Amino acid sequence: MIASLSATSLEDIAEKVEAGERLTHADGVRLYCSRDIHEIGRLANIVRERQHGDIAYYNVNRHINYTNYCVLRCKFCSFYRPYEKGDAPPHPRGLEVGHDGALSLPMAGDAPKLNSYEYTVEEIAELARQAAAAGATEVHIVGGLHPKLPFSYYLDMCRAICAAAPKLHIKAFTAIEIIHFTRISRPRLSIREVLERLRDAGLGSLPGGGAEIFDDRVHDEAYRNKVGEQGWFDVHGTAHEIGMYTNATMLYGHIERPEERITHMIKLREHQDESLATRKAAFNCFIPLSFIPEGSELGELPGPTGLTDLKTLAISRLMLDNIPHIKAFWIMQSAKLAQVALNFGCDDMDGTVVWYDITKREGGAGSTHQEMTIERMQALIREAGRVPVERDTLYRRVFRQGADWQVESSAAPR
Ligand code: V47
Repeated sequence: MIASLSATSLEDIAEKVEAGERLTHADGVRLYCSRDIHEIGRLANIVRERQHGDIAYYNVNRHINYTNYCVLRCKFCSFYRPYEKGDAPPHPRGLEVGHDGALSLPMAGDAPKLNSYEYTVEEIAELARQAAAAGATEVHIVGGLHPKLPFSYYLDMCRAICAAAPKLHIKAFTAIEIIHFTRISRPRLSIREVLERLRDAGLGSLPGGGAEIFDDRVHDEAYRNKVGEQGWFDVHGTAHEIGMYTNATMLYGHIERPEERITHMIKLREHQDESLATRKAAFNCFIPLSFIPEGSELGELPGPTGLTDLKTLAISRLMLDNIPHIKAFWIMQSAKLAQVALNFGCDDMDGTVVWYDITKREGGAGSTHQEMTIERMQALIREAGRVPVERDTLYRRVFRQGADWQVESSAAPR
């Protein structure tokens, strides 16, 4: 079936794209089956340029992964460490105390691959302060589902970051973590109450992680104990109801099939229709995450090829006609492919990152220092024929002078 489909023309899909018509599930599957990567890219670029012209957005941020202890055992994940009863106190993450008393992560590329760890609230606040001092506009904070930390830890974390770095936008906690907080809170809180308390403590928006693939078969095979699609959508729907913007992701290139990826995108598209029509906020951005097998229980899988990466990014742009931004996360697609993706439907690149513990391309061992400088990101974007524009988390333009920055004052969040 794939062979016969691959030879068929995409002319009717091209007509729909040119007319701004919504694509169907069958259209999406046909795009995946097609071998005409140039045509898929051309079509995705029509949509991308219609929405954003030549602009490619990027942001100056820091990712902070506060713990790798996790009660889940997702097969695709190489980050989690089990928390055993009577476990020794967590290994320090490797923060170093400088002569001025400031904490920092070791910058050399030879720090060992992380053992189990958890940060204190003070350490996180210090990292946020350093991020702000270096000019970051956002901290992106996620971690494992820690069995012992109380909900107050997460509230204190947000409050401490606000106190240490008031200008930083806190984008934190996947939907899975939010559900975890409802379970550990005493008395037990609803999703809405958890989100409102976090917002009052300083949380600005939710990242898109934890979505994986919205399909029962894939869920049961690869991340059985994780909250499923209903929980994920409940969290994002509630966030949108209270006016909090969020992102959405899809983890592809493991045991899922192309038609399941398209179903995933359509479920997000339907949810976005509802949010745009009835809620105060919506998805800002979709981030397809390219599966990195190394070190995970699915480590024998080959992972997605470059063509699957490009197709997935381009098809996301075509299917998700109501989500404004498609982001290439260079940590997962590689910087080289993320650059190419700017001409395959993507209008956004995340980010300066600095440290990222969840995945590492080309060798899980060694340091998790993974940093992109502003200059390199701008150069990659310019070489791709696009115009680099720095944005904040809510896609307002950032005007920068060194580490000092301001957002475009008139712009409403998109
Ligand atoms: O939820 C875990 C995924 C996610 C692997 O919202 C893996 O702006 C690939 O969600 N290979 C976390 N992916 C990252 C994430 C994200 C990243 C950048 C920007 C935003 C945003 C969100 O990473 C997890 C999981 O789906 N993941 N293990 C792996 N081996």
